[in-house]
Amino acid sequence: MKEKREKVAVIGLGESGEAAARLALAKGAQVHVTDTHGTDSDGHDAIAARGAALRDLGADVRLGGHAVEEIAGADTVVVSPGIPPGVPVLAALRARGVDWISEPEFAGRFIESPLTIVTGTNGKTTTAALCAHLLCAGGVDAALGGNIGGGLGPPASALALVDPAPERMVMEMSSFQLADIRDLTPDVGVMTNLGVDHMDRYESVDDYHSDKRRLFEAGDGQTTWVINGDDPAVLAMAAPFPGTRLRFSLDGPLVPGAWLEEGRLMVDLGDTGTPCRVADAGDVALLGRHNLANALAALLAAVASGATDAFLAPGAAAPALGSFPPLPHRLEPVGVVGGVRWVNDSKATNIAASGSALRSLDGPVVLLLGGTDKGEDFRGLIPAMRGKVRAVITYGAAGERAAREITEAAPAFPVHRVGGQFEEVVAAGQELARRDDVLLLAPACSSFDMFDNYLRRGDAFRALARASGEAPA
Ligand code: UMA
Repeated sequence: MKEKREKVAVIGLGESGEAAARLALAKGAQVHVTDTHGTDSDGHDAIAARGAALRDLGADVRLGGHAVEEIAGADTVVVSPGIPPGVPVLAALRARGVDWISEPEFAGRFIESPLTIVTGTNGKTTTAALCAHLLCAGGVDAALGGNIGGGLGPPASALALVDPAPERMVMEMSSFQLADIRDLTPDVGVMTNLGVDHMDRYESVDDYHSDKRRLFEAGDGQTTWVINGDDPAVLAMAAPFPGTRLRFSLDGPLVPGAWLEEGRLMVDLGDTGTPCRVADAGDVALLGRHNLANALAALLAAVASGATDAFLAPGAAAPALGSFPPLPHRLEPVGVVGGVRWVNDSKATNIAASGSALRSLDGPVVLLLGGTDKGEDFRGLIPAMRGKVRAVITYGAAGERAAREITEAAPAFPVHRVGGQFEEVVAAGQELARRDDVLLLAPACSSFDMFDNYLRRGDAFRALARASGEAPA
């Protein structure tokens, strides 16, 4: 911090706002933290509790609204990722010519370890977590955090306080966080894929992709890019930027890169002239072909991030890939009820992710589809549902539109619109499923109509499975 105490204003008091405020306080700043919620009576107890804790540490905390003048007077304004750019407080700051940064950008000002930044529409959490797991298995002291959340890793600002600093930080970043970076520079940057998401926040897919492009804009000639060689949108986005490129593919050799070939995971960095079979697909302890793409991306990222020689021998990656378990809420088997396997993919909050989940499972599947409407076209799921889905239950705020769109496009499709509580929705799914079917929660929507977040939704599904299941999955 500067000699005069820097004033830092933090907007939003979720996990990232709290972490940014704690980091700023630890670095000696004068801190103002503010959230529209968290007053005594509004039921946002977690925000109120964070506010109280930060007040005890010396922060000036304003809950229940924002004092724009106070924020505008700060040297640095840090904005939580869940706050859309059009909200009144940001409009007011913009009108005053006040700039702001995202929480990982703020964290980056205090991080000296080289950064591996992982983004993409889907698979970024699995890829980031697996990359950190591989690094640790390969002898690199790596810490994991960023957007990942859900108890799997801390926000970036908490990573910045890890002492001693790890050799490497693996940071998952969302488009919301990338939008407002300035100087954060990836040593290794990973783009898993580019699809459609967050159409409730962005006006167009191009706008969403512009924020994803910030990753490439943030790199320099020293950056190593790990990019999806099967995704033309990723290849086109990465093309103009300097740096070294490693590509991964499920469709065959790409040198330098990693690929799947007849059930084998192959790596060739282009330096030996000989591809190496580092593991077999069966060694990866995750469900689904898309997770093989994530495994290839994580392998390349780990190799580029310091585990340089650990995995480049025949079979060398097999033990570490095999010891990485399915993550909660991502194709997570949670129980068997009446012979029906329940799979929790609550993190599938867009059409592409739900489609991946469907393609990953052997049918028949009863699909639970719905939640808060993010504006995507549900007809996009029909190809993945064909021949796989016994029935679709649509529910929640998006349930009516989802049922209408699917039924209009595919009238013979078994779509059931179910109202009421989540328990009733799940019970209706179980009712329609037969022995050996999968009951899949891959809702293609966010959860806010019924839950605080996708974690609570997945937890509720898991708890229902445990309450009625006869055996662990
Ligand atoms: N708020 C205001 N003023 C406003 C509007 C909102 O004060 O005008 C307040 C809200 O009341 C809320 C806060 O701002 O308290 C916003 O918090 P947040 O939504 O940013 O939540 P955090 O707890 O800080 O969590 C965020 C990420 N959430 C989102 O981006 C929506 C978490 O990603 C992340 O784990 C965490 O920071 C730490 O980095 C979750 C996520 O769902 C996992 N991410 C999306 C995704 O992966 O698709 C992007």
